[in-house]
Amino acid sequence: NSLKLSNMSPLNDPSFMFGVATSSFQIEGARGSRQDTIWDTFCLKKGAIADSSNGDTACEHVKYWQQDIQMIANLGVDAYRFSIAWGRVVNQDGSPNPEGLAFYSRLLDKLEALDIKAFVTLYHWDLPQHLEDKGGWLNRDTAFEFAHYVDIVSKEFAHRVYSYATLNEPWCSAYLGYEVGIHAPGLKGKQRGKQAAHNLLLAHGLAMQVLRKNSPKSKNGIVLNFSPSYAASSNEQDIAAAKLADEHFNQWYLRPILQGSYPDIIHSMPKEHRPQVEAGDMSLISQPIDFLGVNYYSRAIYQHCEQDGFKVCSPQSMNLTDMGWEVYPQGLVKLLTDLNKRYTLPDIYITENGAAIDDKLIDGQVVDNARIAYYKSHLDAVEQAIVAGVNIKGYFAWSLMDNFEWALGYKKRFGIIYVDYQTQQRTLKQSALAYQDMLLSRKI
Ligand code: PNW
Repeated sequence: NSLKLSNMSPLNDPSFMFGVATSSFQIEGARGSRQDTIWDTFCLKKGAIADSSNGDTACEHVKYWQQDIQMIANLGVDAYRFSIAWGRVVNQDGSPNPEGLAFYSRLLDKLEALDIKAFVTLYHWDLPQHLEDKGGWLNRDTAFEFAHYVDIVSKEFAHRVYSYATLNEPWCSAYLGYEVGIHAPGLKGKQRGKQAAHNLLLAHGLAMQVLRKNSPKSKNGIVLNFSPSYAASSNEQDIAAAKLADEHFNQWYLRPILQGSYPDIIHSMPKEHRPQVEAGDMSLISQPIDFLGVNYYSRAIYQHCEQDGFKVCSPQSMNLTDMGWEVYPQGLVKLLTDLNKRYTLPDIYITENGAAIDDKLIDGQVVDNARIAYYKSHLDAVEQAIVAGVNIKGYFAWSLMDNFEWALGYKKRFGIIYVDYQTQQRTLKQSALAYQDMLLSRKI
């Protein structure tokens, strides 16, 4: 049950970065000292959150941040990926909020003092509610509001941040939030999904311009989630279904950014489902990025279906995480090598990877062998992709600690550190100890 790398592993390269990741809404709590967000509102909706919980207190990271950062340092990581809460650093009238900025400034100071690189995500889904009241991501103006917020942050922090990611997983925001409605703000509709996606991509492009100006030496880019598509059978129709799903979910975000155009399927989509695109949008969206963050958890299997052309099938293996997601490390190798064939890729970071397990704290220990096995097999997959020629520069475990898992509340635990929400006590799981062991032995 060790995560130790072999002597030959390319992950021993001292320039390869290991880290842990979190996001603001999922850990911070302290709702009173920020603007309300779409997730605060969504949590009030009956049935929206599996355990009827919310993010009001979460891991109380705003209170316990010093010990949390110390814990991160003790793990021996090179980098910490976290997100800034838009509504903590900007007021409703658009003015900066000095207390909010000061919180992240102290965090950045402490990271610097401990020699940990800061990977900041500027938007991890916590849109201020007052912007949703004006249409949220369905309204183009939100993209300009985002650029204004990014201007405030990047002027304030500039190069104290090693890397800025504009957005985390715009597919989740657009598709889960505005198309099928299982995430905030809980809206439905095919055109809505594609319009939200377009405005998010526009927000990314505008923010890239701001970052280039205010913080040109940071590594600036975006984080996307990918589920490589597999066909349920070798039947031609299923193969076509998998390809179609891949264009909708994966290429829909990457191709505009790297090549300035939507996948060809846009031309065969009913007109009323297509996003409104204005002149100049695609060139804004396709400005060069310094890195692409890849979040990977599992693959998706598709089958032909008359209505939409494809439908998701249940996993083929019995090896599932607590999310019901298939453990499928080969999918990460296929994903990365396929992308590398298809595009000229910038530096790649695996910005999230991990497993939910129904952990139990017994006698002060959490024996999460399945999580260690998950990490082991996925680190092997990263090695294989590097050997196959993909330029991967780092790897972040999702997550540093158990936290608010969105529509599934606190029941799903992704942390390598266990959180007892009654006492806010943190306990290193066996997986954290294995990660620490690997990181320390790698430094010798
Ligand atoms: C990501 N899906 O979300 C997020 O970036 C994290 O905040 C989250 O905690 C983590 O993965 C685990 O879920 C996803 O339905 C949510 O395919 C849903 C999906 C993918 C990623």
